[in-house]
Amino acid sequence: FLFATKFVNMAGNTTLTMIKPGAVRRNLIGPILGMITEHGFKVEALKLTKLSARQAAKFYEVHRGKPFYDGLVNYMSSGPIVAAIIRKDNAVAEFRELIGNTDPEKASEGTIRKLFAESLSHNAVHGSDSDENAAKEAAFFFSETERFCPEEWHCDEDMEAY
Ligand code: IDP
Repeated sequence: FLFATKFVNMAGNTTLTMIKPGAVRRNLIGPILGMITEHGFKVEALKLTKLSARQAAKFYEVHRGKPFYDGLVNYMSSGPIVAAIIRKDNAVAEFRELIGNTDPEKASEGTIRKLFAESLSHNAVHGSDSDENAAKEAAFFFSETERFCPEEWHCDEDMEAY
């Protein structure tokens, strides 16, 4: 059992999402959180907040130097966002499947980006791309006392990994 638990936890059970400024402006917080929870994700932490340009630049540091970086930083700091830690087995991969391709024109039918994105740069939501980044991004937005886990969700085993 212990081995099984550890093994399951190797593919992390949490990921970090943001509902981007354009989707918040278009009043899509409810529909997007609804899709997330309908697909079996539990909400472990949640906040409405706004990134400064400096914070957005830090969050997207890996893209520094790319042609879309300045536009991305400007956009992501242009208004309030919703940040959330969400939980499901194999959360990173499962959530990237639910949000669809970065470019909404390439995203599958029924995905969040297909349904709600305006364009490649204004693509409604963020989802972490690895367990390592999920942990980093969760820590960027939330402190330990801002994440909650009812006993029924059995989060304790992987809490140590944070
Ligand atoms: P992801 O969000 O699907 O993981 P990344 O490649 O990590 O995609 O890019 C981060 C964000 O930067 C994307 O969600 C998108 O909003 C924006 N972006 C990525 N590529 C382009 C581009 O070629 N033009 C404009 N914006 C882009």
